[in-house]
Amino acid sequence: MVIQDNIQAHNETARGTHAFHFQHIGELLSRKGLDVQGIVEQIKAFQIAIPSWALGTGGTRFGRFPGGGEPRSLEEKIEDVGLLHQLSRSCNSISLHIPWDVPKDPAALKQHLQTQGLSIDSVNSNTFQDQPGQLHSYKFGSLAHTDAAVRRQAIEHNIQCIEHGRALEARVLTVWLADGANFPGQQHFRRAWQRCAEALADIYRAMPPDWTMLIEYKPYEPNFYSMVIPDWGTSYSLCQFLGQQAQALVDLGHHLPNTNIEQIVARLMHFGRLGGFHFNGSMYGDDDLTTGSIKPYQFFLIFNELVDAMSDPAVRNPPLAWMIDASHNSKDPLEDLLQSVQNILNTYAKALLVDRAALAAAQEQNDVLAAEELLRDVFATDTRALLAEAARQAGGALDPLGAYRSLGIREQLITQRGKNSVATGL
Ligand SMILES: [Mn+2]
Repeated sequence: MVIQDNIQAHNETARGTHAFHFQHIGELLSRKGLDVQGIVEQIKAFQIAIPSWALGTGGTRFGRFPGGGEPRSLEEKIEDVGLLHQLSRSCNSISLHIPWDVPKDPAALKQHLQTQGLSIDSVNSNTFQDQPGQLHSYKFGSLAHTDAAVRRQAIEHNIQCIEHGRALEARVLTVWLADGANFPGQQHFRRAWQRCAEALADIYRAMPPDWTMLIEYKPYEPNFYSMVIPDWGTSYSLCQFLGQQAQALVDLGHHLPNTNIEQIVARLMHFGRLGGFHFNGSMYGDDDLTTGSIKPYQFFLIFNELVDAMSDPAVRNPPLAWMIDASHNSKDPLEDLLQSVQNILNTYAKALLVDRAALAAAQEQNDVLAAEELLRDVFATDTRALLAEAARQAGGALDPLGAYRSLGIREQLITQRGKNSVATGL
């Protein structure tokens, strides 16, 4: 679907209004001594990976209500991400879930990615479900299972993921484990950690030297009494056990309510151990809501810590892999992703505006009010015209969601793929 010309035509209709807004914010920021084009360049450079499993309508255990036109193959998933990227110019990669997205013809797939201006971000292993024909069950765990044969099968699966990733020039393996216990007494905590660590070490040794293993944590679900990797401390301890190619991954939906996620982010970056970030929107838990839809101020405070550490030369943290990890069940998945991308960029843009020298001075002087007001002032600044300008300069849409609707993209996808097409994997 070639939509470039249509995007430009759509931009024409909003050009005057955009120029007005951009001039306003430009002047405001210039008066504060900020380099407006420099900020626009940083927004343009910020790229968010889209996971293959977010392109179909998400489900809950109670039901699934697909809206039609879902991608029927990995190739169509790539085309959907290509569409998002054409509109926003901010999502130039896709994350694959193995075995949902096993590439059958890697050479052809690489060509297909290139045509869309995309690359593979990470490969994600799946040992939380049993696959047809699988020898051993993951019912009681995978890498931390009591049975060495089950652990071996899970290790082999992860090594296979690395092989699939290598064929597509990926460099990141993301591991999230469902291992844990539903009842007290079910699992020996220390032995479970040790089995998990040693199994991860076997996978770690199979990684090429330029690869990173991201270790994701989650406090509960699917196991409700304990998870083997429930928190950032456990991820961190496993990274320390494994070596420098292992990094912790923070998923916004993987914390208990009111957890101070911004502090976790700051800690991990201080230790040089934050490798990846999954965007999600959460009210209670892993809710998969649109990023930034529920607690925008907290989201800003998290981004404030990310940008603070990223802009501090004393912090030795590798560049982060950014990905949206949400799969919506009541919105059009592509609209939900565009909305998330806009919310992420907007919040990032705000964090870029923080006067770090003034904030540091207020903190050193224990001027509580001044420090807080610096953040609140930035949070209240409307940065949307900066995003629109970044997208315009990069060839995208001034208003990606508006363009998506007015170009009738979902309707076209339904015509092409049918009303009842179902994305693989979900
Ligand atoms: Mn995640």
